[in-house]
Amino acid sequence: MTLEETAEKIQTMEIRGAGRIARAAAQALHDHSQTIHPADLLTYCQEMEKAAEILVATRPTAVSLPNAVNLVMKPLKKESELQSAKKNLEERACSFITRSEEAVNKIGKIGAKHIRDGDVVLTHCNSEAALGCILKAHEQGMNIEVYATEVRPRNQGHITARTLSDAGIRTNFIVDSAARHFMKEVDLCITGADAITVNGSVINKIGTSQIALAAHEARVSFLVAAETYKFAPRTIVGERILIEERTPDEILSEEMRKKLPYVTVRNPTFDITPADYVDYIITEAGVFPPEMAYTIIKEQLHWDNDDMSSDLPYCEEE
Ligand code: RUB
Repeated sequence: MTLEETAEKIQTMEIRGAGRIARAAAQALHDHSQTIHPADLLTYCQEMEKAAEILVATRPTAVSLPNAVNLVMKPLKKESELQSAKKNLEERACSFITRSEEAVNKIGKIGAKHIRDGDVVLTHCNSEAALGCILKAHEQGMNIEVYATEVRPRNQGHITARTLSDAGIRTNFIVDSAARHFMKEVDLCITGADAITVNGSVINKIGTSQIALAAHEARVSFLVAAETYKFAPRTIVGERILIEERTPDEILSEEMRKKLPYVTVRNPTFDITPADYVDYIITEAGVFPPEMAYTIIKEQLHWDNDDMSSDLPYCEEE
């Protein structure tokens, strides 16, 4: 697959979910590096930089995407020779993909410990990290039942319901607005995250914050399963997470909209759940309260103040 094809698939959501997007971007950088034949190091850096920009521009909210690109690209600045620069970049891309897959696995194991035999778990959207916890608990022989939301407008809940059903887990498939109605039957909510800010707020699929609010009201635990690269380093220096707003076509056709001249369709893809409504964040490095987001950024992502400046350029002319 070419870099442009990967970018297109991320943009159209054929590749979706923060972890998958990050791995697809790392793979695309790896493959692009193997495909191009630049004459010198500077040309290589410039071409890779263009590729990085294309990937990062595809979806604005999931911070896993720029974090992955940054991990692969940033050390390029220190390179002095073309062949080793290429080799090192390709190795970093592969190692990110491996570490990402291992992280999702670890989260499943850690998260399963928070699920008890007989629990009813509610999940929203389609998060491989959140589902990993549920599937692991089931694999360990726990008798669990799940409430899975539909996830309007893109119906990611259908994928979740399919995965749960394939695993043989009893699942109740509900419309998003039924979450509060059923909360009294739920023991635990688990979702994923697209980004986690320095104050522990969790950005995830639209509707997550309403579910967290309903869980808070009903005194039901609300857990977030997220790899450490979902934490957003630059929120430390005041950068805000941009909430993607997608085309109104996902909600109402153009034909319908033409008949409703006073109606504007709004389609935010994600929302922000305040740290107050989150009990724990389950990462591959352990379980943390959301208040520890700063520490995770500093210690797990190893971001220091020098890294807080803009990513670009990854290469500089002598
Ligand atoms: C996906 C979504 C998921 C997170 C975490 O949104 O909100 O909950 O990305 O997923 P979209 P994962 O479908 O718009 O990409 O745990 O798989 O990274």
